[in-house]
Amino acid sequence: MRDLFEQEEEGLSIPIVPGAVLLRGFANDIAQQLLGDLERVLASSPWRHMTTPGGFRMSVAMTNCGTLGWVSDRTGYRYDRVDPASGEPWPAMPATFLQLAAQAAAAAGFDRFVPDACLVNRYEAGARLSLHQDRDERDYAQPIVSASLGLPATFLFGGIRRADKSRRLSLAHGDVVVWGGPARLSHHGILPLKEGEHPLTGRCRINLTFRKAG
Ligand code: MD3
Ligand code: FE
Repeated sequence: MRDLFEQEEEGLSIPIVPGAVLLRGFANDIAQQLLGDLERVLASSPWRHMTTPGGFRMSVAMTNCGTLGWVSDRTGYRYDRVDPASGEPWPAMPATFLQLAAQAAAAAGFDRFVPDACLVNRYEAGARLSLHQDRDERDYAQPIVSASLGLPATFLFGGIRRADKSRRLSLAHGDVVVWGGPARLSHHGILPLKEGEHPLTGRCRINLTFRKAG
């Protein structure tokens, strides 16, 4: 559930840091459609726990859609046209995904955002993403759009340097964040997910991250 303060922000654009805007509840009305489309993506490219280059199994389960998918294995991180689990191209990006990403980017001042990659992250209780930068994309002038669905999470974001002080932000179902400009290379992560149950996603949080990777 959204707390009282967050409820008052519903429908608002909240600046986080220069270049980053939180659109509270932006995806609320289409959440069910997004989750339905995601089921079709999962039929071809199911959830998997990737391995980091250091040999650790990621606690977050992932899949991708679009012409490029983010992949991690013992050899490193990369964007690949092919799902290594199937040997086939990733499923196409659903029209609802593309539309959400473009509309959110436009609301944050980024015109004509056409993502070619959607990384889908699934967090179950205890799953986390440690502080990192997104640096595997070709053009850092392109924003990143992220949509949160299901259980809430505490998002951690810092500065360009890993040691820079970090802030916390609670992200709830339907929240969309657009990261561009000077915020594009800031460090960020997700604290371990707390247990809970959401009517649309069950016991997990799902994050859609839209990028122009190639
Ligand atoms: C800030 N995912 O997949 S999305 C990731 O909730 C990732 O699953 C998180 O970080 C998640 O790489 C956070 C929000 C996000 C995405 C990209 C960013 C924040 C960002 C890039 C720069 C700065
Ligand atoms: Fe990231």
